[in-house]
Amino acid sequence: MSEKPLVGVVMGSKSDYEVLLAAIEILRALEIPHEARVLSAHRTTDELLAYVVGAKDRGLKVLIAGAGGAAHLAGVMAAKTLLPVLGVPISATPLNGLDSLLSIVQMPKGIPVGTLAIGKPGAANAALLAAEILALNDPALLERLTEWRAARAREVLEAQLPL
Ligand code: RP5
Repeated sequence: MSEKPLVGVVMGSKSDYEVLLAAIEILRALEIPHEARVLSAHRTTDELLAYVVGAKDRGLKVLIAGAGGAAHLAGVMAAKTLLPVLGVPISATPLNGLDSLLSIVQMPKGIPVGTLAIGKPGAANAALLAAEILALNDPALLERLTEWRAARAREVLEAQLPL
């Protein structure tokens, strides 16, 4: 994207990319300038903090954080910014994402993380929620979002069942 990114998609590992791609595809479809980074809360802590602290000044408005396992990525990011942080739990361990879901959703009072569903549906919804937040001040985006949702309704109504 050549325009200044409005949404930052951060994942704890390259192995999370397949899931976060569901968010990136929605951002692309809605023509929302975005960027994607691999930054780990425990393996690249300093770099993650530098990214989050600089996010607002670089024009980012919403951050999406996807991680598996102990999944402290979204909470650590939220601790260092007042930008909204949307957390996507990822299935990466034998606990199938329940570990990440509970970790992300159970942020202690005072530092909120908006928590989505486990995996690709949550990643897609994180992007849609980011779009809804941005659309509060962007009528053209609101129109694209309205059309996107109408298209999903048409898909349901026009669904053909095998006879
Ligand atoms: C988390 O551990 C990442 O977000 C990923 O979901 C999981 C496994 O990471 P890798 O071992 O694949 O790098 O930090």
